[in-house]
Amino acid sequence: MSYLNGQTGYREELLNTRSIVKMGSYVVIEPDGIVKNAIPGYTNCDVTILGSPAMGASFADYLITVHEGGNNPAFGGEGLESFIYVVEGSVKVKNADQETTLTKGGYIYSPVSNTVAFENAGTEDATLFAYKRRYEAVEGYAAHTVVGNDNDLPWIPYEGMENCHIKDFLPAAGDFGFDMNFHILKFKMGASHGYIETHVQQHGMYFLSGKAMYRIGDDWVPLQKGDYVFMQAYCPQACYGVGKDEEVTYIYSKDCNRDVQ
Ligand code: UGY
Ligand code: MN
Repeated sequence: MSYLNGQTGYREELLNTRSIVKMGSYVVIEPDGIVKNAIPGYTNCDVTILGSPAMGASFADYLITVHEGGNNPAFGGEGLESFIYVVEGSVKVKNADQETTLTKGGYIYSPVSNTVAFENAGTEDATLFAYKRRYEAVEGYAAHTVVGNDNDLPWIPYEGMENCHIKDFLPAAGDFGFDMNFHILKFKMGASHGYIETHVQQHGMYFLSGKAMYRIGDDWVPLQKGDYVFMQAYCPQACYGVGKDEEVTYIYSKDCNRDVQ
């Protein structure tokens, strides 16, 4: 028998977690397992570092709750590119090129060293999925600020499939100013990837809706809205959309347009 918080018996929430850490292969962080960090630059925000170099990622992913009046005057940094996606609520964003308000589904990509100021634009909490990465330049090419909303992006059949679709946030492969892209994938119930992908690129992904059974590495992992997954390079991966209420969608990053070093 244990005595926790003055109660007898085990606390159910300490017996199980869906979070998984397989360093060198993949990491799953479920919402119940996230912790908040105090980080310089943020005012009135709850900040969780989801993906980071500590797990082998070439980037950092954040889940940020921006409370009323909350802000960060300089997300990003010297040598870093950044991307912010609005999961809920609305924020005002400003970088050296653009100033606008992003509502749910809105996003900004800000090129290397061009930091982004954000602040809550309303009275409700805003939830952001945000990303930073050290930019890999190619001589003669440059990236530029991109602002939009995923509601305005077309769903494109993913690799020719009828029941799996993708949205691409940044310019297509072959625009060598960009060394990464963000996408949303959507699987109809029962739909899956056409094969188990195994590729050099890493992913950080945040589940926006629905439920999935996901082949990651050697495992089959149940995933759902609110979960975060980091996949290391060459981690075998394939998704089945499951559940009966909602199609599964997730936003994810993928580096592109560069040779290996
Ligand atoms: O673009 C991709 O590599 C994507 N299909 N991977 C994934 O969804 N795990
Ligand atoms: Mn992939």
